[in-house]
Amino acid sequence: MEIKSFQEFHKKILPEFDKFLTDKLTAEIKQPMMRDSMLYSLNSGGKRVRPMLMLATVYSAGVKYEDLPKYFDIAGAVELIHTYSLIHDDLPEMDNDDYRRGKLTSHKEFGTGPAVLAGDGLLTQAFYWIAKSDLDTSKRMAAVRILSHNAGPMGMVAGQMTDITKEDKKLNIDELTALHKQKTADLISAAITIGASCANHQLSKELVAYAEDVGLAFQLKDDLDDADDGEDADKNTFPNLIGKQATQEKLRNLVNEALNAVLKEEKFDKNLLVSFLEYFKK
Ligand code: GRG
Repeated sequence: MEIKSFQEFHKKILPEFDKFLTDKLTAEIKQPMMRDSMLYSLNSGGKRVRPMLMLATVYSAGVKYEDLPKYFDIAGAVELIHTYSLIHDDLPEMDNDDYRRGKLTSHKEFGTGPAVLAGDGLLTQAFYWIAKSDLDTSKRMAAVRILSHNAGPMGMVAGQMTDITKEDKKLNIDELTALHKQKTADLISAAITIGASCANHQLSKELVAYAEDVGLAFQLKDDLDDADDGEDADKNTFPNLIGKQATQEKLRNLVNEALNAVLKEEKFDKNLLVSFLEYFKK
C-alpha cells in the first residue's frame, strides 16, 4: 500500500491509533480517578502531531504500513509525554489556564492535586510502554535515550524552567530561540529521530536538521496564531520581539531549510515528511 502525503497518512491511521491509546490505558490503569484524569486529557482533541510524525518517519524509512501497529507503544509514549506537559503547563503555578482545546483544563475539571498526578502518571506510563514494547532491546533503548534526553531536564523541562523563571524579563532573540528549542522543538524532533532509529534508519545530519527545523517552526506558527488571536503583548514570543512579518519570514526560512534537508535524505520515501510542511503554510 502506497501513501502519498502526511495528510492522507494521518487520516488513515489515526482512528486505529486513538483506539489503541484508549484501550491500552483503560486496561492498565485501575485506580478510577487516575484512569479518568489521564484519559480526559489524552482524549480531549489533540492533533497527535508528534506520534503521527514518528509513525510517518517509520513508514518513510521503509516499514510496511501493515507493520506500523508494532510501533504504536513508542508513538503512544511520545503522546503521553506531550499530554503530561500540557496538563502541568496549564496549572495555576505555571500558565494558569482554565481551558485547553475548548475544554476545562485538568486542574479545573479534577482539582490541582489530581492534575499533578495525572501528569505524573502519563510521564511514568510512557516509559513503561516503551519498556514493554515488542521491538528489539536496542530500539527500545534508543527510544528511552532520545525521549528522556529531549523531554527531561536536558530538553523540554529545562525550557519550561527558563520560561517560568524569566517570565518578567525581556529575552533577546538568542535566549528566546534557545528557550523554544528546548520547550517545544525538542519533543517534536525526538518524535522524528525516534521514528528513524526504531526503523533502523541511519540517523543523518539532514534528518536531524529537518527534525530540529520542524520543531522550531512549530513554535513560530503557534506564536503567530496566538498573535492573530490578540495574545498578551508582554509575553516572550517571536512576534512580540521581532514583529509578525519578521516572524513569518523566519518561519518560511525554517520550512525551506527543512525541505532542503529532507530532500537530501537517502534511502527514504520523502513524500510524507515533505507534505507535512504544508502544516506551516497559512
Ligand atoms: C510543564 C514540563 C512542562 C512542559 C511544558 C510544551 C510545553 C512545555 C508547554 C506548552 C506551551 C505551548 C502552548 C507551546 C506552544 C507549542 C505547543 C507545544 C503547542 C501545543 O502543541 P499541539 O499544537 O497541541 O500539538 P495539541 O492540542 O494538538 O495536542
